[in-house]
Amino acid sequence: MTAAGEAHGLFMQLTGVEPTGLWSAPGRVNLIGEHTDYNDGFVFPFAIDHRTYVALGRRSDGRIRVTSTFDPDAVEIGIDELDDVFPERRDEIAEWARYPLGVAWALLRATGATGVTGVDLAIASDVPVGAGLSSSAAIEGATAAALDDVWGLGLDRVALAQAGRTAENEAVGAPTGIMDQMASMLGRADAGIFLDCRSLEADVVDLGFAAAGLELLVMDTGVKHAHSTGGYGERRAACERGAEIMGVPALRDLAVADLPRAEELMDDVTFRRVRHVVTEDQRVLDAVQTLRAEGPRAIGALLDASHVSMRDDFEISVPELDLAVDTARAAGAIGARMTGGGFGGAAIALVDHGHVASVTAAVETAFADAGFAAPHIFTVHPSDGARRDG
Ligand code: GAF
Repeated sequence: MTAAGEAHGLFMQLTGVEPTGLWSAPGRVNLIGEHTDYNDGFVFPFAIDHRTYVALGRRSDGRIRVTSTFDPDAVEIGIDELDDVFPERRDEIAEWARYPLGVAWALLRATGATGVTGVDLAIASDVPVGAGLSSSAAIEGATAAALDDVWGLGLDRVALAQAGRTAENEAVGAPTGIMDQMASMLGRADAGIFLDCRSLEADVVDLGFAAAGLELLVMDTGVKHAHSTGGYGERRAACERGAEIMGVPALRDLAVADLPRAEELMDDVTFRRVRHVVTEDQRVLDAVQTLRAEGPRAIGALLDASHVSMRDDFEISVPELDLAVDTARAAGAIGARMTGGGFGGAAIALVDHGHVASVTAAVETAFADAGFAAPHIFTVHPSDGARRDG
């Protein structure tokens, strides 16, 4: 059954009546620009053709109930209790439910809306979880779009993305940036979203993969990661330390030419974290310019350089990601890199349509030879952002 059908079926099972409507939002792949978003920098993701669906119906009371394919147990809470639970007592809510309930809380906090109608929500998704494809932003985006419509909040897409980020940061406790939510809200078929994470200005840039005979391969290593624990927060802290030492509001305010001075002023680890972010911002700008001037075949070297920087300077890769990237490159990919926050998840490779099967086979063989669990390899296509489906 499709995820849309599952969400509808789950809603019928929960309530016995038809939902008011069906909304969805996609996961994303980040083409380039990693760990630059919370440094006020540049990113270039695209929304993918894997989506999360929310079937929603109004209730006659002031309660909100969520159910999903992630967990057999529904979670229910009074809308006026959301403020008591988030953020301090969030641990009392099942982890998956913090995403949709956190969005409801963030939307009401942002708008000051009161007296909104109670709702039932049923959620199903075909975005792989833990693969670095932003399954969480897809839940947030679909929930935000649904609640905005039904509660008549009239928010624009940037405000909906911001509510998703608030949910992620405060209701879930993952100190992430805004990239994933913006990609999920603003995505467009065949296009990438070139986003300035300081101004939140977004340019929709044609990717032209199909016209160039290219496919974007996702190589999900199966190594699970979570951004609410450990390494992600440490990297973020190192970036803030680096900006402070350099006396700038954010690493976005440094240029590649500032790196020699940074190297003199800070310890080696902090410097390498800073060097990744500063050079990655430049690679995003270069990738967008190159794509526009020369087409997608010309961005391969930038993808490769991005991976090396994440592996050696930011140190967020794992052996499985490195093997996927190196093997895809050796088997003929135009460029390859890990995507997302790192410490597991997926790598991407830009591949000629005719090489998809051979690159896939090469990576599968390399994983088997290394004794790694079999990777999950599939193509994704740039797709539309959050929308109402029915
Ligand atoms: C995760 C986060 F959610 C994003 O905000 C971003 O920082 C990314 O890791 C790294 O580029 O997906």
